[in-house]
Amino acid sequence: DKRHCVRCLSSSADDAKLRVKRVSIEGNIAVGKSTFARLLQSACPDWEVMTEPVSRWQNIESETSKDTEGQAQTTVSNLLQMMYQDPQRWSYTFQTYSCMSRLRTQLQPPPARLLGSKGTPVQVYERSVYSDRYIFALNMFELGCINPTEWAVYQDWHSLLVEEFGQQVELEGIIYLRATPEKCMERLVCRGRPEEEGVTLDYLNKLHVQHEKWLVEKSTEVHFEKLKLVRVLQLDASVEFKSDPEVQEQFITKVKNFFE
Ligand code: DGT
Repeated sequence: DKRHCVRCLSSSADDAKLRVKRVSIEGNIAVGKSTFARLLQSACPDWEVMTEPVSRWQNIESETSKDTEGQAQTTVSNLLQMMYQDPQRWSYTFQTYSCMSRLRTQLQPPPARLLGSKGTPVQVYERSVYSDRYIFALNMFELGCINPTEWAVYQDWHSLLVEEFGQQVELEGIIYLRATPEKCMERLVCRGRPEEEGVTLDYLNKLHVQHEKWLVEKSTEVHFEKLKLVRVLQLDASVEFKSDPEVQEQFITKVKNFFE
């Protein structure tokens, strides 16, 4: 049966996976998660820091037809762009794909170098299956871009997966890079990712509120019970940490103290 299958799929490296401390970096669009992730990787070489698969969402290859000789014709789609251009049509599809890539990342067994090291191995992710649901999918539902039926379907399979994978997707802690939506907007404009041209301050404000409800107020409305117990380290990412070695050092010290 299906319950059995999901367990089998995940059983191969179970022991190693269960020993891992899983940490996710959360924060608004363009707050600096990738910069922070790179910083963390170089300061903590014993940890595995895994980046968010944005490029995979921008390049989805699909078979469109066969030519006269029976050769498959393929096309590449940019799902990130499609979602921003027509959110009503593509948000649900986007969330199924982003959640799947996040789940895949969270289920990856730690590399051998981590298992050999002293102490519990640490894996760090940029975002998680939880922000997929409680930040983005929820926001899209509240904006009317995911309809009530799609939202019910999303929540149903999301809960099933989280329950079935259990400890393998549980987080030890969350690093919340917190900044004002205005600061994130500044950084977003500065990096100039073409798909994000239409992103408004209002959209970033809404995502900020979702982060605050989840990670600061720990609102009881919708979130998984267990998730409320996960410890959250807040870092003030409004400061220009990208170019300031002193702030970088403070951040790293805080993270190390938090997870030791
Ligand atoms: P960073 O390193 O803090 O600057 O982070 P970004 O902005 O490079 O990475 P991130 O995760 O905020 O997202 C990359 C783009 O994908 C951004 O335009 C927001 C969008 N995005 C990410 N995850 C989701 C999602 O689950 N749903 C929707 N609708 N959009 C998402």
